[in-house]
Amino acid sequence: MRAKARLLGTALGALLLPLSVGTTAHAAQSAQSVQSAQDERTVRIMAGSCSSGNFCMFDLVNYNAGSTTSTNLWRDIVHDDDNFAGNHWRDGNGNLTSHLMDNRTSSIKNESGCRVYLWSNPGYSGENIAYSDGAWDPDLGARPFVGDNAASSADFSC
Ligand SMILES: [Ca+2]
Ligand SMILES: [Ca+2]
Repeated sequence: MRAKARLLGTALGALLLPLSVGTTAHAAQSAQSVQSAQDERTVRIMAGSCSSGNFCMFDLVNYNAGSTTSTNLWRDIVHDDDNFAGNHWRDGNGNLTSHLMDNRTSSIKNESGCRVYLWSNPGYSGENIAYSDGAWDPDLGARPFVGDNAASSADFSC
């Protein structure tokens, strides 16, 4: 009995750890709830808050602020992309859409951990603008180079 009570105390302490594995139905249900919450959080992060490690592009200025789920078009990349042609935007739920993203980017967040060069033409050519790690740009149209709805490639310098 005593040993069990001590074990229970240890188990309660372990609840602070994420995804602790239990053998009872209740513990399994709790683990499932934790997993659901994490999935939900992942989707929310994907839909515009820009996860660490990503270079995030948005169809509208101000990172799509104010847009509804159906028009919240965005795309994250984590490495060089020499041609955005053929890339599709994701929607507010993180699903790929039929909307193409080349020449459509209007704002960006750089959480990639690298300096990222955004280019106006495919193949890292044309005009470019460099974003250091952590830089957010709410309006590419306000910049002298590349500009609004023009970005076609990006390369990472880490
Ligand atoms: Ca746009
Ligand atoms: Ca272009």
